[in-house]
Amino acid sequence: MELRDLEAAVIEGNARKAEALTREGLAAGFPPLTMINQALVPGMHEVGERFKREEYYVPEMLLAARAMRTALGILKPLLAVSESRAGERPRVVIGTVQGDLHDIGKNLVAMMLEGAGYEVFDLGANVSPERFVEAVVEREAGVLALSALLTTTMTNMPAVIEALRAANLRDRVVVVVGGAPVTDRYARQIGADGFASDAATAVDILEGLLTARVA
Ligand code: B12
Repeated sequence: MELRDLEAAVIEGNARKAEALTREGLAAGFPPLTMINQALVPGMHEVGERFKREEYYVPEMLLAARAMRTALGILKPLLAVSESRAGERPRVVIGTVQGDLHDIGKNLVAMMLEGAGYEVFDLGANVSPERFVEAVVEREAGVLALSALLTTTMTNMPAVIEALRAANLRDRVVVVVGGAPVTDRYARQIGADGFASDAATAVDILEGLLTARVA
């Protein structure tokens, strides 16, 4: 098995092939993160490029997403490790903002945070500001992570931050944002605490923010 075969399976939207190659990759000793970062994520990136060039349409994107989810489903249990560190860490509420159905990147961030020992509550996609605030209260979360993949939905992020503020929770919660169209500049502009362009950096950024908060 080669990483580029797995990447191709995602691009072709072939879930069965993606599943078989993921298992083969594990058997061959590829670390789960290597398969994610060097095959699955680049595969989805290529799908986006093809969509932009109008070689792919929504059905192809959906098939690719299914292939990616199948592979991630196999890898996820292998990523969740350092349970011993849970408990010392704030709980995280994560979701994709209202109007937006993209959840693959958000799922990856959730997986990486779990792997780093955070307890993560995933609200899914298309989440309203009210639902985010409710979950923060219910779970006594110290971190709120928002994802958006569309330029038309990332503008729903400030409404979530505003709802936190209205509930008098803004000072108690670290807000991190991300997703392909989101930038560091945008994050600062809407009053978020942090931004990361990928799931691994998300973990680092959060560690940094939480350490700064304690200090
Ligand atoms: C798969 C896909 C779909 C699937 C989604 C399936 C699913 N369950 O997620 C489906 C087919 C449903 C879909 C639908 C649409 N899509 Co679409 N889609 C994509 C595609 C190809 C891949 C997205 C993806 O999964 N990437 C892989 C993951 C791993 O990357 P990621 O999401 O960026 O996440 C990483 C980082 O951004 C970051 N991150 C993400 N979230 C967070 C959160 C936090 C807190 C942090 C710190 C970091 C972080 O870490 C992640 C891991 O490294 C992108 C192309 C692209 N290049 O992004 C288009 C894309 C996002 N889609 C696009 C469009 C236009 C649409 C539709 C409007 C199409 C249509 N005409 O109907 C609809 C909108 C539906 C809706 N209301 O949401 C455009 C958006 C253009 C724009 N500028 O707004 C894109 C960019 C394609 C393109 N090149 O034009 N899509």
